[in-house]
Amino acid sequence: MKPLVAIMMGSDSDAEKLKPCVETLKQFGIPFEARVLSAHRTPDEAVAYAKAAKANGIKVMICAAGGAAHLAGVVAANTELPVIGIPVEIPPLGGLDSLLSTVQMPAGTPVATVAVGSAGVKNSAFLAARILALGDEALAKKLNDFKKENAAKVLGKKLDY
Ligand code: RP5
Repeated sequence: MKPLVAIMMGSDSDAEKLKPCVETLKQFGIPFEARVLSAHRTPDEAVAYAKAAKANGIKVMICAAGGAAHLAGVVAANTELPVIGIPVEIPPLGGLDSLLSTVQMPAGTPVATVAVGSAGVKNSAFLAARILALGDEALAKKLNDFKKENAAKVLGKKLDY
């Protein structure tokens, strides 16, 4: 199946931390491709990839970077597709730097920034899934079923006080 989601990461050192995103996309059967492309180290290639994504059938772009994290913003400036930004948690500032540099975009060039940490990484895939589900009833049903299962799990918790 042709990829619908493009995952870009600034470095292969981000790859391990992005596993919750990849696993969630797989869980919902969403085809994706992943590339290491950096706004700073490979700016021309990152822009070329962003510019070509829509014509290549990609519907949503997920961009992960840490530190001075400009990847999602640069991609958003070079595509009409929805862009989800993952601020990667890295030392020495723990991802606050990544968060601020990903989230504080100027008006008209949106980046839907998820939280720092593994819940945020997972939510990048859930958000991509919700966007795709707007035009895919089978996926919408899968997401709904997941939501119900999650709710049932929470309601089934017993507190041992
Ligand atoms: C960012 O710098 C990357 O996204 C990564 O989170 C961080 C560190 O990269 P490496 O020095 O480990 O390649 O661009």
